[in-house]
Amino acid sequence: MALLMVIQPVLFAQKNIMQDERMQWWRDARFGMFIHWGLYSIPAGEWKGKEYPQIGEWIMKNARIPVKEYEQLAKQFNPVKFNAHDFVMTAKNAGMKYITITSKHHDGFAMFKSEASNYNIVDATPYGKDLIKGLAEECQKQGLKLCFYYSQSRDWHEPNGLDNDWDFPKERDFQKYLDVKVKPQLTELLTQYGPIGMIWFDTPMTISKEQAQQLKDLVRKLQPATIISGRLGGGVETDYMSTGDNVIPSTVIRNDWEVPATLNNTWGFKKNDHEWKSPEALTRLLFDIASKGGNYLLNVGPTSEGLIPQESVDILAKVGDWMKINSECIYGTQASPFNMEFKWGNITQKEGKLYLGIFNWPASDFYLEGLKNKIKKVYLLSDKQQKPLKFKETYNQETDHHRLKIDLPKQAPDKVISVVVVEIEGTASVEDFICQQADQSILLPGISGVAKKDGQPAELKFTARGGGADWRDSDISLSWKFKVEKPGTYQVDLVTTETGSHGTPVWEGGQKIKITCKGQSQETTVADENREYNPRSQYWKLIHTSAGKIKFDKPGEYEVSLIPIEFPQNKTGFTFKEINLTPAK
Ligand code: H79
Repeated sequence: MALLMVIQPVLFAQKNIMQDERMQWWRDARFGMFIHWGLYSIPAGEWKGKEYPQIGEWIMKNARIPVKEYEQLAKQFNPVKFNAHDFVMTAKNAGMKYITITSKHHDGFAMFKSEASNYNIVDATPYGKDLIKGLAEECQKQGLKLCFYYSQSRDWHEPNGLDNDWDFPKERDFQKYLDVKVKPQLTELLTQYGPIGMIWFDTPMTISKEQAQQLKDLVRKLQPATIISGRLGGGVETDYMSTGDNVIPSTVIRNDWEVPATLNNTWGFKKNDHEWKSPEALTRLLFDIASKGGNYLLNVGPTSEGLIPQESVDILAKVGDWMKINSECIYGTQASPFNMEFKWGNITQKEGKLYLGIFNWPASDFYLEGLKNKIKKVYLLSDKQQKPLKFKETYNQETDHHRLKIDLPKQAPDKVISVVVVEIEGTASVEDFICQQADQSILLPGISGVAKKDGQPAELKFTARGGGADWRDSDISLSWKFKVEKPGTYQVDLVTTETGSHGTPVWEGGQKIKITCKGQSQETTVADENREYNPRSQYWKLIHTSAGKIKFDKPGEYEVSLIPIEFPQNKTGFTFKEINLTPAK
């Protein structure tokens, strides 16, 4: 027993060191390029004269194309304009540190030379070259990590792969598919292309725990340093958490995580999708993701000729322009010490430094509320001279509240994100309480509330979908404690979010709730009064309901509770996200 007690912590420490070593480059990188490329770039969203509105790489399934027909695309695949150097340079110029390319997507076609299946780029196309090889060499040369997306469960080309129910409606031997295709191909990928940063497994469908473990063991055996993505399945532990596609959490997550995201509305190239996100929006999302401790894996979908669409190249170049000046606040940083979003932007940090990324430049003075550290120096990241900005720290003993005021230039130095560096003494430390912000607003995020049922602690699950709750039990209530500095009457804005599958959002109101605070009680029926696009969860809009007013008669500590009165029977539940308190006009 005594021996065990001694050995165990050592083993644990070793495991941790291994994990930290494996993850180090990825944590430092923060920004990577996803490449979705395969035969689907030929139909590019259209099959037999019909356009399919969904994501391009899904056309085989969405159009129910028989294997024998889809296979014919290979004979046309000839991306002669592909240039590995330019691909890697596009990523590098944007500030991206790794590239994750689809080695085999759900359609089953391998973009590399494979002995395990001749349905691959060398054996089945007129192009006849292993372009993954060229890419691997260029990544080595230009110093980026190469990673492979590999669809381990879905394979619409194989009778034993999952999810092709139009050619293969009968029973399948999934284990056989794993043994004859997946494992041999993973072995090829992990032995023939040098060191591989990560295997990006996707769609953790019905793979069993044992089967997922077999794949994990194989990756670990062949390349122990290779990271395993969050979507392996089977409940097997992987190296980090993957959020939903294009879904950015609404608060900090203190473990490793990554969001895969699109530049328009598809992953694989679609000729008619020109709904590009702006470089400004993407740069802000990159900063916001880093602020929450995550990585951004941003996608391009090359054409069947072998080119990354020019729009994508141009957009990424603009993100890169900002990165060239500001990358210090992205690479190797950690999440914000605050568990909340700010209206002005967000925060990343390194030891001894906070980076305030300001998206909305303040019209008057700038205040940061609730930071306890002593400040050494403040300056603009874009200023090579690091000319000090004036600042003032104050502490209000009565409310035990710290405030930092910074004198900023009148004009924002950068219209995308202006970064203010705050050098602090020691490790960042912030007040536990929710603080009133300088514009006097008070944000009460659902995820920071305390849930109770019959006076006992309870749990509310806040889903990845726009940060909304999956709240169905009307006996659960939620409350927040916070500090008020400016007494007065405040407007209550109750925010819920849409949910449902991509492209078909759903939302149901009608919940009767009350909001209470120090003897005040205000009843509201949740209704759709105003919809707001949410860049952090593009599939689901935020929905605002005004929920009356609350009065705070003097400065100090308050507690607000959100208490259900009656929930209607519905599919979506109460998708509560947050409450915003603002001074009543
Ligand atoms: O590789 C990309 C996607 O192809 C893959 N993950 C990212 C990184 C992915 N696999 N499954 N899903 C995403 C979920 C897809 C759901 C949908 Fe559909 C596909 C919604 C629209 C097309 C299935 C077909 C449901 C509706 C139509």
